[in-house]
Formats: sequence, C-alpha cells, structure tokens
Amino acid sequence: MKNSVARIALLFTALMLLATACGGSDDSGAIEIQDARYRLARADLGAGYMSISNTTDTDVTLRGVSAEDVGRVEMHETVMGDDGTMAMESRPEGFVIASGQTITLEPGGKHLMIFDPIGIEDRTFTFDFGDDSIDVVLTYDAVASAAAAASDSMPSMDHSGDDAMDDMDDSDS
Ligand SMILES: [Cu+2]
Repeated sequence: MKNSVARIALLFTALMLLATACGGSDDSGAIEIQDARYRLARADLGAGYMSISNTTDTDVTLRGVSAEDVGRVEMHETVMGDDGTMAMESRPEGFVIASGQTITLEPGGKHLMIFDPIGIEDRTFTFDFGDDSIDVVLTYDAVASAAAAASDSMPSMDHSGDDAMDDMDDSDS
C-alpha cells in the first residue's frame, strides 16, 4: 500500500514535470492536445483529428508532424469551393494557434493527412511547434476507419481538386 502511494506520488511529479516542459519558454500555460485519433480510409492513407489548445501567452504554429512507421504527414484543410464542392488544400505553412485559442482538427475541416502508415496500432506522433515539440498518441479509430473504407472516401477527401488528388497519390516524393 505504501508502495503504491509512493508510486502515484512519483507519477504525479513526473506529470507535473512533463506539463512544465510542454509550457516551453512561458512560465504559465502550455500547448495541450486532446482527443487525438486517426482513421484509415485505405491501408496507405489516413487522417488524424484532435483539438490543440494554446494557453501560453504567445501565438504558436504547428509546423510539422511526424511519426515512426509513417511515410509522411501533411497538414490539410477541407474547404468549400466556389462551385459548392468540398476541396482539400495543403497547408505547408502549418496551423496557427493564437494565444488562448483552441483549434479543432475534424472531418470536413483541418486535418492531418497520414501517408503510408505501417500497421493500425495506436501510435505516437511528434508535433513540431518550433520551440516546442510534443509527443502525442493518436488512437486508431477502428469504427471510423471501417465507415470511411465502406463509403470509399472520407468526408475530408471529398475533394474534386485534381491537384490535391495528384498530390495525395504522389506518396514517394
Ligand atoms: Cu487531406
């Protein structure tokens, strides 16, 4: 009993340290990523969703995301085109999260495009915010994956833009 209490205390200390580390150069606040999950529409293509909160007193930019056993990750946003169809656009400049703001990556909006993942397990992605780098586990969403596979396209991939499509299939560049 004593042992487990000590262990919990240790864990708590570790969490506090971690939270402090995530705060970066700011004395208070942090970048927090929640509800992180990903789905695969095909074995070699998926999308990652989550919310990212910035409680630091400076704006931050998500500059890039990477993971082991993943070919590459791009930042995309699904937008309504002039003709009313949904098109997916690449956001190589990244996603800005202003101080005090939360952005949500979700189907039909901003998302991470995951190219050539190996396997379907929960996996750790590294989020690069410039000064800060945060590791986050994205849970594999089996239900959403099955639905996406069955409908033959994820909502976020209902783009008519041929450029985006070419881009997506160009997985070895
Ligand atoms: Cu995309």
